[in-house]
Amino acid sequence: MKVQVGIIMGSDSDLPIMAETAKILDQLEVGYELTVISAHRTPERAVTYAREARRNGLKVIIAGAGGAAHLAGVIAALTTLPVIGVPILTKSLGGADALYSIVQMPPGIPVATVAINGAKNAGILAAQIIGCYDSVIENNLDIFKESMRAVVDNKAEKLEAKGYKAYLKEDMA
Ligand code: RP5
Repeated sequence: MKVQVGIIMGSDSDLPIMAETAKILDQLEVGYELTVISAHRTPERAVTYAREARRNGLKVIIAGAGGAAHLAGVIAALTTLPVIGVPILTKSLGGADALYSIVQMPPGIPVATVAINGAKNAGILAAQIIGCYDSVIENNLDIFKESMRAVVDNKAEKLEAKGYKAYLKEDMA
């Protein structure tokens, strides 16, 4: 599978969340690479990564970071590839610090920001970008969305049939 998505994160402590991106990309059969790069602790590596990303065949970069989360913005400043930012929930400010750091980009340097800990959606969004020109990924996304629809329809049917009390007891225990 050719590597089209770069998943980067500020620290290995972000990995439990960012693994969700990798998981959904595995499911959608999108090739990716995954590593730790810090805008603050390894700034030169961040610059090199962003500058070489397009040459290395990447189409989308997903950057997760917590706290003063500058990684996605720094990468976006250095490439014209689409960058998706994932604010990571940290204890001190509940992830609001990371969210604001990632979402409040100046005009000219966009970062598509997902929810706090929204790593799965970051992967889906990256696949949707690639699905604009890759029909295999487009088809995999259709299958994924159809299976989500089927799961929800099934739950709705059950809830309507048995009522909320039985549903709570039997299906949500
Ligand atoms: C950020 O600081 C990282 O993205 C991480 O979310 C947070 C804490 O990093 P560690 O101290 O756990 O390495 O740069």
